[in-house]
Amino acid sequence: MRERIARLREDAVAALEAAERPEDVEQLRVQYLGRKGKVTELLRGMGSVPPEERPHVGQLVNALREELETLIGRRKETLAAAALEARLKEETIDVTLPGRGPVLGRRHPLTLVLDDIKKVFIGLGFTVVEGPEVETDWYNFEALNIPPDHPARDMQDTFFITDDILLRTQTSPVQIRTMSAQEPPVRIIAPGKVFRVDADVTHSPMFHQVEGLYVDEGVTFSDLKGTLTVLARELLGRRPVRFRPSYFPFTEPSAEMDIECIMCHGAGCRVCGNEGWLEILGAGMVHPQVLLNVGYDPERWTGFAFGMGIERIAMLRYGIDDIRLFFDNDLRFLRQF
Ligand code: 2U9
Repeated sequence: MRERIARLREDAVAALEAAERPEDVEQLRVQYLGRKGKVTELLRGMGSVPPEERPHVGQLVNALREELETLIGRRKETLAAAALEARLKEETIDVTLPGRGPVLGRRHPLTLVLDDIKKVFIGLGFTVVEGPEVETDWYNFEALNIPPDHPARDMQDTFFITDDILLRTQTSPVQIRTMSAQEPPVRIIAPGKVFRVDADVTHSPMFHQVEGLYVDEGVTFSDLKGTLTVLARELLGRRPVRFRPSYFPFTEPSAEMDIECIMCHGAGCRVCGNEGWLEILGAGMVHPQVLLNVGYDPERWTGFAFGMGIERIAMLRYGIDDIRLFFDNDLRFLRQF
């Protein structure tokens, strides 16, 4: 009997040590300590033990029962702790990993150019003014001294909505509205969308312009040259500029401003059409008739005005050869700025 007890103990201890899952341990508990378990069975077999030995053998069996209860409890705890450890390891969040940053947007190349233009003129005391994109014939043509037979007034060149209402072809109507509403001095720039019936790689039916206007006592062509030379330097870098005579109905005298070609530095290349110079804006002294049209006395006030296409400046600055890239909203293009 003692031997049976000892063997049973050895088997139970070995089986417990081999048990890898809590349910295996539970199965062993039932197998040994359950109502029909092996230890219980030992007690039933006490009949075959000589009476004088029974108390001692009974003690041994009870001691075995207690020992196994303790070992089973410990094994369950060990396995539960290991399972918890494994789960924690698997579910651990590494708080030292860098987070996913928000995707930052960026400014459109046209906005970059316009922001630079604004910075120059705000620094010179100008105000930024905006106005309607749908205009009347008076503000877009008549007040600007553009004659009835001027080609810009043709259906081929202007988007008309009615005989009298149209999409503005330049932002000059904003200056007309401003002057009509206030007395000089006027120092404003007018950025915005303009519309012309025209489309190829360098022309879009909608594009952006900035125009500027400075009217006061004693404003001269020298002010025009000085101001626009500073502007060109800020936009495209310090390089030679030149003013050529030109013609616009709304300015007199009129000029166009060129900068030395940014590709060939004046030698002549494909970008400047072998001229060595790139035209960047038009300008002039505000025509006396335009001043009269807004109720200003041209004997007292003089002013200069200019206009430039923002797409054109951006194309030169960034070496872009197709104007449609500005409006496709292809992120592969936009992310480069
Ligand atoms: C008022 C008086 C005069 C604005 C001017 C230009 C010359 C000019 C073009 C540049 C490229 C248009 O985008 S473009 O095609 N503009 O050459 N614009 S003077 O003159 C004004 C404006 C308003 C009251």
